[in-house]
Amino acid sequence: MPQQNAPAPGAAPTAEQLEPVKAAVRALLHQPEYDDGSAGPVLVRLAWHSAGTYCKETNTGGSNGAGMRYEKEGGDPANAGLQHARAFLEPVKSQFPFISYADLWTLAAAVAVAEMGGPSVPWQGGRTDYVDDAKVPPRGRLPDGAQGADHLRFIFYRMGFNDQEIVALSGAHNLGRCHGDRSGFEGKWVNNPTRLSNQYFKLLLKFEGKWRKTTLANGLQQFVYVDEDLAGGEGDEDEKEEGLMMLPTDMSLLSDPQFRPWVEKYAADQDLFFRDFAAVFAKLLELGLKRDSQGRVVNDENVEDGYRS
Ligand code: ZEM
Repeated sequence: MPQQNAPAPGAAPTAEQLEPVKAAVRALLHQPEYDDGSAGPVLVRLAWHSAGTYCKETNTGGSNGAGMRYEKEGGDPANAGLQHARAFLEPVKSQFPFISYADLWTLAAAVAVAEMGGPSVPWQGGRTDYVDDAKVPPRGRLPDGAQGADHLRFIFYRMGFNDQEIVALSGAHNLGRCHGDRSGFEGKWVNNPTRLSNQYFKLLLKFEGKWRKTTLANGLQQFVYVDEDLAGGEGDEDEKEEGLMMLPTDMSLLSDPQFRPWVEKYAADQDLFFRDFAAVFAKLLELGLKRDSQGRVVNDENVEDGYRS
């Protein structure tokens, strides 16, 4: 049955057409049986990993094409666990076939950020699910949490981000958690991981000197803070057992002299963090998209005397 309210072929969905899609995403965020009760954090990570493969030198990678549906990109160990995010969105895709996966994944993250109390992230549609084999990113383009500031610069400068933007983006670790069976790291960064705030930056600073380096059974190292008073005292068993964590890359934001001032600014001013996060997350979701004067995404497949054989 043709969709009543679908965009014309090749056209990006209009704001009106997107409203029911956004409502459907909002309706699936609450997942009492999953993690901390929300699909929001893993949806944000899905959008980030779909876009964060971008390389500005070679103009490869990026959210367009939704290549993570396929083994070559989806099977990158860095993407372990994101099948849950894709599965959450599958009913929305079935209900609104007109929206491309690439648009749906990025839109869902913007919706999730807003619903979790964060800023409104500017989002533009028009991505297609056409996978250009020449643009499929090699594995290993996403950051490795076991490393430090040099690695963050190597990875994020490749996408075209600067030091301030790296710190603002890292504030997404206010959301969600690490899973031993996905990344191998364990735990959450903040106590309320389904609400976006600047708590991640505050905690980095608040427990500076108290973050304790631990080696997990799998050999990975991370930093943990366990409140000794709480751990020994009365209270909710679950809360006091778990403690909070930071990845080595998170800790490098404190020790690096260019990153640190931004940690301090964002810890002191949530509005500033929200403004900068909205801008830089929107930039991330646009990486690699070429738009014409009307904002339509121009794909190589649309180029008449194309680059493809
Ligand atoms: Zn993350 N991230 N990330 N990140 N991330 C994890 C989880 C989440 C790094 C990283 O190694 C990890 C950004 C940047 C960086 C989110 C959003 C964003 C996990 C845990 C790791 C190991 C995965 C697991 O086990 O499930 C590193 C090194 C980064 C470099 C700075 C950026 C940028 C993000 C968005 C803007 C989110 C929301 C999560 C939580 C996912 C979940 O399932 O709860």
